[in-house]
Amino acid sequence: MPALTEDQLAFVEATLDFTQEHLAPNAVAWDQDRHFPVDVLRKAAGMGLGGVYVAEDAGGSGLTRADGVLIFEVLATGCPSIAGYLSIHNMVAWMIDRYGDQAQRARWLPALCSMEELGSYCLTEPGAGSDAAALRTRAERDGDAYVLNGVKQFISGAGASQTYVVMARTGGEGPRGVTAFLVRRDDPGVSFGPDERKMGWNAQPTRQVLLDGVRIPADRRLGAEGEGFRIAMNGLNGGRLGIAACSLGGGQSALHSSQSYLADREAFGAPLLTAQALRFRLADMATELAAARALVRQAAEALDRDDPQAPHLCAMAKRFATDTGYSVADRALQLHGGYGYMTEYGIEKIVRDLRVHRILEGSNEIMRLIVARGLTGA
Ligand code: FAD
Ligand code: 2MC
Repeated sequence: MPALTEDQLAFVEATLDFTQEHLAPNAVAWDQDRHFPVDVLRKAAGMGLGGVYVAEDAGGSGLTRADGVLIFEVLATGCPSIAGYLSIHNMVAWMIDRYGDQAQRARWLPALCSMEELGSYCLTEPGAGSDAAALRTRAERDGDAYVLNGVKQFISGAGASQTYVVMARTGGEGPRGVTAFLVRRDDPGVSFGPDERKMGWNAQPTRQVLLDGVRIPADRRLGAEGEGFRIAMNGLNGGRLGIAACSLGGGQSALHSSQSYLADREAFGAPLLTAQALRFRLADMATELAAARALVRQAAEALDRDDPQAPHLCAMAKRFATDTGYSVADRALQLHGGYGYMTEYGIEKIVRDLRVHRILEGSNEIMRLIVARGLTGA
């Protein structure tokens, strides 16, 4: 793997300082209290993390995907849930930067980059999850406006976010009938379901977004009619790398905790770290994380150079890194014995947070489907 550049080393170090000061010490309490720390997100934005991939003229940091996976891995060593939300926010900002016209970029991006406004991504519906092209939310053209009706399910950041990229149907069935729109929290007709109770990712809200006759001006359309599914999928290519990187970070921090725990914990007259079975387990965990990290970086570089294979590599990387991160965290919990099961040590939280990475941004079965289609062409 190529060595990091000087710039990369500098922002990795700055992100690590931020993570250790603001995320790691608070992560367990945020999870317990189901607290979404918007003030801390704004601090992260002060370091350029609100618009990682957004061009500098619109207030962003103008970094690459290869840079981004380094950043999200480090953030997730402190809190996978907050790192995961930041990755979604950055997916939204990137979509507006990439597919918005100049007026939209100027209007929407500065507040997203500073995180004065938060962003959410609305594709999933109660009846359309993995089969996203079956979505039924409709957007009807009415003069100079569109009127949106439908329900979006499991939306990260919903209620707290001001800006929602909503995929809705303007045409016939299937992916080509889908268009992307920019919806605001305070648009009349927008409301939210209750904050879902969930296994992990408790430091951020997950709610339904209900759209009931939401009338928005036509200049809120992102891209052309019928282009929304492609926009949504291209957003997800980068998003999947972000989630993969968050799994690496969670796994890496669980591995570190296990090393120190086994060094301190004595049993049978010696530190547990002297037991070869346990040392071999640590070695396997480290090896698997390194392999996953290499694949994530390879996919990020492919996406940066617009390689036609990038969507397949992103799917491979997301599948492999999220399964690996979860499996490493689960083994770390076992290595901590009963203490691993206790909230105070933070390991069980990592396991709970990483579990959902195998489901969202395209389940790992869908990642296999994408990889298999790339292999067989069907
Ligand atoms: P289903 O599609 O009903 O799938 C059920 C099971 O069947 C899964 O195991 C799936 O892998 C499997 N399956 C489905 N089709 C196939 C197939 N063809 N072959 C093999 N297996 C298959 N969505 C958003 O749009 N925005 C968000 O911000 C967002 N945040 C989320 C946050 C959380 C905490 C969660 C849990 C979900 C979030 N989601 C979000 C939704 C997430 O993307 C979906 O849950 C996911 O895509 C799966 O869809 P589903 O839940 O409807 O499962
Ligand atoms: N990158 C670029 N383009 C893509 C793409 C990708 N990853 N995946 C599909 N496309 C294009 C594809 O090339 C095709 O383009 P065209 O019409 O020009 O031929 C179009 O999109 C339709 O694709 P398919 O014909 O493959 O459509 P199909 O319905 O058979 O399958 C599937 C699409 C299953 C790949 C897609 O529905 C999918 O990714 N499902 C998972 C949904 C998902 O990831 N949801 C995540 C929600 S967000 C979330 O969870 C968060 C936490 C934020």
